[in-house]
Amino acid sequence: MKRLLITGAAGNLGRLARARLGHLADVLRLSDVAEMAPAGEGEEVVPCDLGDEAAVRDLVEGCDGILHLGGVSVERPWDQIQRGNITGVYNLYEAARAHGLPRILFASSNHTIGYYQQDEVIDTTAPMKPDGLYGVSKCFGEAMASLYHSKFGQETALIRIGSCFEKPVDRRMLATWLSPDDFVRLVECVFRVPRLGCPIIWGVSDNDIGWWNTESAKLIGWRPQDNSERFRAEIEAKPMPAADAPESLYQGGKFTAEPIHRD
Ligand code: NAI
Ligand code: 15L
Repeated sequence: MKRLLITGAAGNLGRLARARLGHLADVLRLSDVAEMAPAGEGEEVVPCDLGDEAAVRDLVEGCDGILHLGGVSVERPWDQIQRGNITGVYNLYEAARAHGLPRILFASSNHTIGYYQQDEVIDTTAPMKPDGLYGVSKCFGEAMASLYHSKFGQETALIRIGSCFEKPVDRRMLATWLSPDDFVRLVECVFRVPRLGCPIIWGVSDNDIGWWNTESAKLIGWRPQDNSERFRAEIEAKPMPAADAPESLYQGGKFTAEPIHRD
């Protein structure tokens, strides 16, 4: 690729992508509303609010791929979610349509299905069961990707990320952990596979325990290699949540216990 746009470049995964995925394109165009480190060699830093349609249209121009990590990433009041994740996603897809349909990786979330219980195993055809407004916004993003694929042929990888952090920090994350190395390999596969379409793929490592049928990862040639099991002893040394606590019952964990935040 000549130019890969990374939205949410100031965030956790955006900084990881910036540090480790420069080889995917001649130029990384890095964007966020929050402050970013100045551009280095082979980088462009373009501040942009995803809620600003004209700015997003300019942002996407000249890009061959988009790693869409930007937006609200936890449960928040509706106006914040609406700007970043609803209007922002509409703006992104309209900009992509205006500028030649660059391939998109959409960072979806396990919170699209957070109300499934931890004793259930589901695949990507299971009906959505979002666990909050944030989860609903990711369902919207997946629906937009599907619409633009059917109508215009826009390709998107819908990656339902579990928990992508340096290491799992609680019992639930033994099932939901996506290692940073597996994340990097996953993004490489999305942008290298000749034909993508619009698949849903669980963004989760090769953990011993899990609730998601990860077959669809094969569609892009991605084989996760890490396993949360090596952190089990460390996690089990901590106090365990009660068996009837949200983090023990639901795949979305504590998000199911969040209120609808009004301010
Ligand atoms: P993060 O919160 O660290 O980064 C998101 C970035 O988006 C922030 O830098 C923020 O300033 C930016 N942003 C928010 N509203 C914006 C707006 N209106 N315009 C432009 N930029 C805006 O989140 P993280 O952990 O890096 O996650 C990246 C993406 O992956 C998010 O979309 C998140 O929902 C998704 N995800 C992450 C998971 C994880 O375990 N880290 C799990 C599931 C999904
Ligand atoms: C997410 O969608 C969030 O963006 C991330 O911060 C974690 O909370 C993750 O899900 C999770 O479920 O662990």
